[in-house]
Amino acid sequence: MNTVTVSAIPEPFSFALPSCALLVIDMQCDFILEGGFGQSLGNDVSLLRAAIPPCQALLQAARTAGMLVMHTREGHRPDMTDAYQAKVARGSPSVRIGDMGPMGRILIRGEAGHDIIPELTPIDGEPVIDKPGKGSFYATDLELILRKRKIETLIVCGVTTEVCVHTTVREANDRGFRCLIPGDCCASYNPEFHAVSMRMFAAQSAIFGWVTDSHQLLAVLP
Ligand code: TIU
Repeated sequence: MNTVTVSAIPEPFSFALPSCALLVIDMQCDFILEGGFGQSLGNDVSLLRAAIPPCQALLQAARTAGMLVMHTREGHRPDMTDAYQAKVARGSPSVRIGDMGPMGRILIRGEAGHDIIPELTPIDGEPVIDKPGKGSFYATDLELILRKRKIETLIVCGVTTEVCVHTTVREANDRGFRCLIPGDCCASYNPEFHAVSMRMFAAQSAIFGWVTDSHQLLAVLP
């Protein structure tokens, strides 16, 4: 009961809705809009916008289906006590983590750039995980929340595909969660990396997870 099967690569993927959560990774102004962290690293941030409409549709469908929905945000404390120098030292010396930009201090919690984009704003009851790293399990209470809700399957989407989405899926995989990745709900500053990431997820009998798209998911969610 409550089990659905979705078309996926490398094979159809079945999951029970009560034990499935949607995890939306780092759909933040800092990565998607101009003047944030993504641009400070030299990226064309407009490439990430393609993931917004599919994420909106999937988010709405997950809410309607009564699934647990969670969001993550990458960022650091204002005093940057949780920001390793090895991370801060990346990118242009004039715009680094903690420096002032048009959306406030770059990648700092509480600043406008750290917010999730308005199109995907969390609603009451949807946990938001603030993480200092790329992986959503590192130095967070994500696993605790998932275990308490008896979640076994994660639908993982967001940005960027080969960085925070991939790292999170790998972490989840090692913790025994099955991951389903809707490719059109993920995006990268590098389309080639996005494409290869999808192949890496599903290779070797879904070694990290199963790949689908939002249309396939919308067709099976109640
Ligand atoms: N730079 C890049 O592609 N990504 C990040 O720094 N963080 C996330 O992926 N969220």
